[in-house]
Amino acid sequence: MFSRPDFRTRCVRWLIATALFLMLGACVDKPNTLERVKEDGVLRVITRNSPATYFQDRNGETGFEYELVQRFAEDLGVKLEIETADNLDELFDQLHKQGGPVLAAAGLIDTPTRRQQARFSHPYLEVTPQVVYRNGQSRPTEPADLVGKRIMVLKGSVHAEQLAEIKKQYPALAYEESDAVEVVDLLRMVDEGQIDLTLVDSNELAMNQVYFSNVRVAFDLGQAREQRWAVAPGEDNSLLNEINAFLDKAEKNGTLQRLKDRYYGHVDVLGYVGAYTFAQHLQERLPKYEKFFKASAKKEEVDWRLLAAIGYQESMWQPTVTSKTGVRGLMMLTQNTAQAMGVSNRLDARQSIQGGSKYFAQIKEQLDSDIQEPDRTWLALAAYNVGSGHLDDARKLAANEGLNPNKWLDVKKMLPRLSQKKWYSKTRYGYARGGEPVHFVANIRRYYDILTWVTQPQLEGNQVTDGNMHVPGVDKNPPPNQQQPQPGS
Ligand code: BLG
Repeated sequence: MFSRPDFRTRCVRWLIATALFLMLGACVDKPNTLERVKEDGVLRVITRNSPATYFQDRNGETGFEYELVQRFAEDLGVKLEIETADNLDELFDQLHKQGGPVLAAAGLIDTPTRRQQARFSHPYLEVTPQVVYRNGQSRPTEPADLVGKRIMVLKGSVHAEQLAEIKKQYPALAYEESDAVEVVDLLRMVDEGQIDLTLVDSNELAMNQVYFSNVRVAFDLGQAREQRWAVAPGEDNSLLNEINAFLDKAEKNGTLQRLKDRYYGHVDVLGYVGAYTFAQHLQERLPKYEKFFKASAKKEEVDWRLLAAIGYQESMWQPTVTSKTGVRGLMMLTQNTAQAMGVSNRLDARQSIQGGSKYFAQIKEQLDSDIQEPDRTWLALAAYNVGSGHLDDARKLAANEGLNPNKWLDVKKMLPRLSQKKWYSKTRYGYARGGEPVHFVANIRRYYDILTWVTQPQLEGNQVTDGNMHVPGVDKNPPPNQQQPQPGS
């Protein structure tokens, strides 16, 4: 028989039980930030709505930050929920809010002031602040030259902080901080001469240079800086550690580099002169032909910007060019192709665009049905340039090498072989200048990417073309069998 424990023993037991309960409770009740995100199944991220961060295009949400953070959410196995702040002050306010977004991904730089407001991740992008001016005006080369100029920068930006520093040394410096504009507005204002100077980060300029032909770099203002994600200051380290591991991995496996190339690589590929030239042609040439591209796009169910990109690659949107080999017109049709497409005058821009578009659509249609997008588009482009027979030869070479003949990445490795006797002597259609279609496709993809930027609804007001910057209906939600390739995919 058990005797009933005395009062003291009972008290001690009760105290131990309570303490255990409280300790367990503390563990159960207070999951860390990472656990909370996983439990909720949602990663709430705050960003800014701008071309360098997050915006909507015809395929939905996109942007450098968006794509990177989307991959992070995928890694965590949770849904991504994006919120946008109108300005940087609001962004940090939101990050501090209890129950608000847990992460800010908005091209942020960790200045000493900001380090009091948030904790920053490992860096993922290096950018240099640049003073930009209008071509034809005198070029400032140092901070002293900023005095007496009409300058505008984003309110609350690092650039505003930099100007405040310079003002200490040059009190006559005047500048306006605005929260009613975005970087593209500032660049446009410089381009059009409404202001003399602005400060932007090198990545944003690289991305936008292709549509502001008058904008030039005056000088780099200070050292390169690193962009980082930010989490609220009071939070534990769980989420930050996970973010850092993710960013390190993205750096190692090339994800970051691919994103950088897609978003900021235009100038690298075109060169600065190429980028200004492209911007000029966008303003001066494309508006004359845009309606023809759109009409043919609708008829052939192809994205008009892809057709326009072909036209730029072929002739830089010039209707009367002729190549050494007698190929002619805006879409560079051979005599045979023109005849087959019912084009009577290759130098007539409308006919050339119609014929070229029809030919491209036909080639694409005739490709093997098991070739999926976006490879289908890239392979059709190669055939437009080199001919379907030679493309088939390259696909066979790919298959013989154990590569995938339905993948552009594999076929493009084989195409240059068509100009080497060792290889072409064994093919059905023989010699071809196989390197040409590889460059052809790469360039068109680049122009297509750029044209996609330019026609974002969110850049409206930025009158690069005829002002009709809306995405045409045919591009908006193509039925699944007409899915357009994503630029850069
Ligand atoms: C293409 C034709 C294809 C043709 C190939 O040549 O022209 N495409 C068009 O006409 C749209 O039809 O294929 S084939 O019919 O199966 O033989 C091969 O002959 C045009 C290419 C040629 C290229 N540009 C469109 O991309 C061109 O002009 N190359 C010469 C440049 S230069 O003279 O050396 O400067």
